[in-house]
Amino acid sequence: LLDIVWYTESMHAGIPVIILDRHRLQEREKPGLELAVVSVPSYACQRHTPLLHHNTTLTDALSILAENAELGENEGRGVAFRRAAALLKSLPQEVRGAEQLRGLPCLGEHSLRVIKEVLEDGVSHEVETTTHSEQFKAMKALTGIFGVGAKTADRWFREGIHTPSDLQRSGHTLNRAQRAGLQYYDELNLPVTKPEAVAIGQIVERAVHAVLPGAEITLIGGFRRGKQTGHDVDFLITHPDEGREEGLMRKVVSWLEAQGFLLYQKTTGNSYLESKEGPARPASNMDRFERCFSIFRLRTDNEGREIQTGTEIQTGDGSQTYSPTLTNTDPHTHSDTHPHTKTDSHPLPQTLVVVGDHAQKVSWVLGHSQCSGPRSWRAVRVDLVVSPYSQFAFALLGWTGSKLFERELRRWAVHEKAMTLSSHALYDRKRTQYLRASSEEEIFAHLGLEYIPPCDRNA
Ligand code: DCT
Ligand code: MG
Repeated sequence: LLDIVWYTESMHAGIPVIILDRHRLQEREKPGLELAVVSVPSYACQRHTPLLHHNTTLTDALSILAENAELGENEGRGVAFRRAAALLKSLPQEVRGAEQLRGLPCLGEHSLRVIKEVLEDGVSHEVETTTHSEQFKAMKALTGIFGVGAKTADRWFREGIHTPSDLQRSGHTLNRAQRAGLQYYDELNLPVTKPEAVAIGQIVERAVHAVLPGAEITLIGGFRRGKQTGHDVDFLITHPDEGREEGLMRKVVSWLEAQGFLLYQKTTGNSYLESKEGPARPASNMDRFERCFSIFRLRTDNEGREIQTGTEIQTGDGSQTYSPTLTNTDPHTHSDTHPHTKTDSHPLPQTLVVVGDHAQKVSWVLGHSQCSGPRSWRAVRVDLVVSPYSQFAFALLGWTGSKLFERELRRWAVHEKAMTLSSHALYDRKRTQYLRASSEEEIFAHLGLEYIPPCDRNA
């Protein structure tokens, strides 16, 4: 037992995963001992990956290199770093020496080099160079603008635009999303908290039930995996009577707009049709549901009342205390008066506010002028997705994430099961038929995978 390096409670095909260190066993020359080395499974969707894990120093380093690769549109390299980080997140203990990694999957040469450097020197030279690079900093700042992708950011960077302020000064013509992204830049880059997500959920529920009673609303994305903050809030909406959900998004959006809850929205219709789609085009189905990318105007609470320090909010997982004070005691409340950043004919007052703890962190790089007035709302990115009831389990699984977990599920389906999985359906290519499911558990079963609960999908 002394030679067991890792023991994990997680099961792989019904067998507890035990990793033995071959090298140490050989050193001690144990004749007659059969080596039953069971490796950690190589697909992230076969492993339990909790939110809190033991190797954050290493995974932070690898995540920076992954992000840099993604910003440079080197997807393959980005995925390799993400897979290595995900493997480390699933280990049951802190890695203290590179020898503990022997025999583990997903660790490419480059990732291993970085891990060894961090283990030995505390930092990786490559990670340090990346974080200090002007290009990385500029690409992060520019892609941090809602509506700006890596291609556009790279073009601007080459023109000498490094910050949102540079962009604003440049006089570039921006599309509607980018104008809103620039206008609410600071706030949209502040993490959305769980209480804020819950408050948005209450508004969405009111909107949906006002136009379609009986519809069901589920919080998806990172918050469903147990995260306490996110870059946005994601919701999946469906109705048990299939067909009733058709045209729902338009009505929900109209209701929200009439109530003054939306600062920006772009809705796309449902373009998924099983018969036309065919099973051969699986992976890029993220956007085929009726979907709304929006920026919410989150009032201090969903009734417009001020939430004082200590106000209790039910979050579904027990009651939580909402601590930010939303009364404006800060004389530096700002209003956005910049001509480039007005949203299209929006009826709301152009006062930008920041709530509670966020206030100190906001830099207002865009140079908003100051004004006085009550601090009563903030901007929050919200994604709404509508799914037909028969596709709900697939949509739920596909939109819970993490992104890498989803990618790994699809890779597992194709390479190990000859199936194609999307957020709409699962198709068995050998039996040439769609496999129906009304729960996530059934989909894992179809895929021959142990069920992994949302809180363990943080790959
Ligand atoms: N998703 C995916 N592939 C993508 C984008 C999204 O599989 N290319 C899925 C997984 C997560 C879900 O959609 C919601 O996406 P995000 O909001 O971007 O991710 P998140 O995990 O909710 O992250 P955050 O907490 O920062 O919002
Ligand atoms: Mg999200």
